[in-house]
Formats: sequence, C-alpha cells, structure tokens
Amino acid sequence: MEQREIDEKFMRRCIQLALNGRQNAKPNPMVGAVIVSRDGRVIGEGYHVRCGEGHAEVNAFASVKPDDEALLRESTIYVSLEPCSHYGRTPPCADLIVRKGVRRVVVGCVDPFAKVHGRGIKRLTDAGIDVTVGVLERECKELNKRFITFNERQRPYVLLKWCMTANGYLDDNFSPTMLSTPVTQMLSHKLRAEYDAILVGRVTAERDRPRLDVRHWSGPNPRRIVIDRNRPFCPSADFSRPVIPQLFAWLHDEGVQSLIVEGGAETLSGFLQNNDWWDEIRVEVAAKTVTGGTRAPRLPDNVVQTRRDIYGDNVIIYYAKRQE
Ligand code: AOF
Ligand code: ZN
Repeated sequence: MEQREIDEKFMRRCIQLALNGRQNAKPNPMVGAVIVSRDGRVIGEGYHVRCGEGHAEVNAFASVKPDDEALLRESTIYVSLEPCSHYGRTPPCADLIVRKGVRRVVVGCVDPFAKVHGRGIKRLTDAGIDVTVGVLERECKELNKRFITFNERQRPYVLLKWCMTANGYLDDNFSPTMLSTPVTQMLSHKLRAEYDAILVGRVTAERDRPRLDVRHWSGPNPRRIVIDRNRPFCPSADFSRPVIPQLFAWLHDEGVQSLIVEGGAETLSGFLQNNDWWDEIRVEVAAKTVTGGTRAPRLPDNVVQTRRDIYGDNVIIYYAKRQE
C-alpha cells in the first residue's frame, strides 16, 4: 500500500471514532485520533467524548498500553482536526503531542476556530515534527460542517427543509403528517435532535401551531424561533436592515451553530434570496398530488443534488451549492 492509502485508511478510522461524539461533543467539534506504531500497528485510539472533557488526542494517548509507550517516539498520530494550540477548557493538544515525542502527525483539516486556526500545526512543525495536512479533508470537513460554518462565516449552518406534493405544492392544506410517512417523520425528528435551533415564519407558527420539538426520536429539543419580517428581530435592531442578517448576528452571539428553517414558503424564499444565507436544502417529495395551494419554493440555479433516499412512496432529496 502506498503511504497515501495508509494515511487514508487510518484517517477513515479517525472519522468513525469521531462520530461517537455526535450527541455529546457539542458545541465542540467531533474529533477522532489514532496512534500507529512504526510497524503499522494501532497502539492507541480516542475521540472527543464530551465538551469540557479530554480531546481526542488526550484520550488516544491515555489508551496506549504501558508496554507500547516506548513505541511512541517512532509512531504517527492521525487526527481528523488540527490539534489545538490554546488553553480552553483543556490544555493544548499540540503541546501534548510534542511532549509525547511522536515522529509524525497527520491532520484531516485545519481548525477554523480563531484561537487555533493553523497555530496547532505551526507548533508541531516548529518542534521538528513531520506534519501532513489534508488527508480525507473533504470528509473531515463534512463531519464538522456546522462547527466550521459557524466559525468561518459567523453564522449558523443553515438547512432549508420542506415537504411537498409530487406536483410541487406545500402541505399547508393538510396536517403535516399527511404528506410525510411515519419513517420520514421520525427522520425529521432525528434531524431536530442534531440541530441547535429550528425556525418558522410567523404565519406558519400561527396557522400550524407546530411544536417543533423532538418527539419521534430521542435527544435534546432545538431552540425554537419564530421570525416576523415586519418586526425588528432584537429590541435594539435597526428597522431598515433586513431581518436575516440581524437574526444571524444574534444566533452567532447565542452560540447557535446550526439552524433548520422549516417554513413557510415566504420564510424559505427569504433565505433563498441570498446564496450566503443557506448551506443545504432537504426536500421531501410525497407521491400525492393536489390542486391549488401554496407553491413550494423554487430551487436556486446553482444547486446540485447530493443525495436521494427513497422511503416507501416518499423520496427525500438533498441539495448543496455547486462549488464555484
Ligand atoms: C483538538 N482535539 O478533540 C477537539 C478540539 O474548550 P476546549 O478546551 O474543549 O477547546 C475547544 C476547542 O478545541 C474547539 O473550539 C476546537 O477549536 C478545538 N477542538 N481540538 O485538538 C479535539 N475537540
Ligand atoms: Zn485539543
């Protein structure tokens, strides 16, 4: 096997480990680490379990058996995210790696967090360690797309989500459960448990009285937000500015890293107006057709389909922005 393939194999394992932090690592990113001895044996593994507790690297070093400690000097540590260089709730991982004396560090992607952002890598190279950055970078970024968007763009990762009939109408004339199936409803609730906040427009809030909580899955409820475009978002807001940038600024201050926008048509179209106001679109298409009602929002021209899942008569399609 070539070195690149070996690196990808162990980075894939890092991602797999990182995913164990899905529910509890928040608001920290999900991170996994693997330590491999010179002869290619995994001698340590770890992931970031819970915010406030040890980082992935700390847990990986702690898992190394006493008999294998001597191998560290000739080993490689793989980490899905750049090792940190700052004193946060825990001390810097880059310093720990230097102290442990590993020979090589392989990093999935750079940490977008301003206090780290390249400094962890610099600390390692300054200490004379061989550092490789960007192995399975796309996958590592995908893993923490919410954390990355929040830190890079100073706004939450935005998912626009709607359900429509086969002929393109929203479900406003039905109860929502009539279009989605028990399974797709459960998946919507799973998504809610994974996002920090969920938002609807005033009209939808008043007409549908949605609960916007997690009932058909288990996990924390997202924060529920209603916007009204005729009202300023926060008490000190400037009336002449659009609602969405105000909302983003406030959500960023509140540490909300991810947001689901669930409707109605006008609210969704508001977010679709500007390419910088959304990240992903999820459309559930039911087999039913109706005559009349509210047309579902039109997809922007620059979208690409990234996934298409079939659930009985319904299909869920995911779209992302085409990379320029
Ligand atoms: C790593 N490995 O496993 C994680 C990192 O408050 P703290 O000390 O937990 O630091 C949180 C920040 O550390 C977080 O914003 C992100 O930049 C980085 N997360 N870094 O080296 C890890 N979870
Ligand atoms: Zn760290």
